[in-house]
Amino acid sequence: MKQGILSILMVSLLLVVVACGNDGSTSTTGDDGGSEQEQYTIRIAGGAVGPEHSLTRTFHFLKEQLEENSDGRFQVDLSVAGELGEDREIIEAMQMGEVHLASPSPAALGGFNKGVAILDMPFLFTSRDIAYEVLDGEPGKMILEGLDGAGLKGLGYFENGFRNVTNDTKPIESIEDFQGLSIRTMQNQTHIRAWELLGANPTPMAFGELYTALQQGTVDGQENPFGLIVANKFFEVQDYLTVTNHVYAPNVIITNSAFYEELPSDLQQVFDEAVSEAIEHNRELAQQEEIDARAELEEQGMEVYEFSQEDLQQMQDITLEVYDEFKDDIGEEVVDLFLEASLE
Ligand code: TK8
Repeated sequence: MKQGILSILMVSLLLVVVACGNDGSTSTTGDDGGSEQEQYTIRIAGGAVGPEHSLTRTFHFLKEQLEENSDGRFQVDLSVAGELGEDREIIEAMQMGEVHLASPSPAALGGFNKGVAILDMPFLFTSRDIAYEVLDGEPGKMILEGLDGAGLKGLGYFENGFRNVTNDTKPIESIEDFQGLSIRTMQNQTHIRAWELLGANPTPMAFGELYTALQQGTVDGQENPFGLIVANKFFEVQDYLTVTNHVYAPNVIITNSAFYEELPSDLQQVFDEAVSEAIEHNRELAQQEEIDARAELEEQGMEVYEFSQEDLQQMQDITLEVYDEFKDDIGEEVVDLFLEASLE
């Protein structure tokens, strides 16, 4: 008799453990009727950007929103500053259901949806307002939907910012000064080609390896927004900064489709609202960060050069070729839609 009761208890315990699986939930009744007591663990991977960067601060804000607005039914486990590895590793962990929220650079998502490459093409967005309008509009939504096939759900865009060039070899005051410089790029074919066209030696490399590569002189320079140059302390190993704003870099906010679909609808609403609030908050942080970070880089002793309008136009004209060369790869419809929308 006693043995019988024990085995029934063992079996029901086993069922509980199995049901918990990788969806982050901690109790079993799946339907909305009994869901108010359910708790869901959301594992957020904040990427390899520094702890003070606007993206990291945004994820702390998002954690608070999710936990507070769900009355504790969402429990957020936030890992930042590269604790869960690089963008690509984070995406793979998400596909396996081990990570539930992240915002990698488009470069890392190119392998999952070819259209994503349009997002950080050279001089696509010449102002934030245009970037926000296009990314929050049909073109941006189309790219997010394109991630469905990879078990990922695109939620929106955070801001990395406008990319600028640093190096430790010489002042870059005009296009000619790019000649022969080895510039680290993201692992992104369009960026590699753009720097080749500008006469530099592009060296694709994971972000986490960049500081050491700059320190050891493996590469002469790199290009990132002011905020990242400060947050990841590149000013310690780079002397010259040239303001080009040659790419507006968004970060793509993603979740695991299965995790999201299994959330009760009221928690899906809390989740969506928290992400929308975080996008607004992030843009405020990123805009202020750009101003503060540029001042910080001058205070840290970097020599700052501004490209003239002529040089910027020349840089834009030279890199325009990348649009033709990658049109078929990215998708003609995608390229045309984004170019039309960004010129309106
Ligand atoms: C951070 C990177 C970074 C990007 C780069 O993980 O690689 O230069 O700008 O934001 O995604």
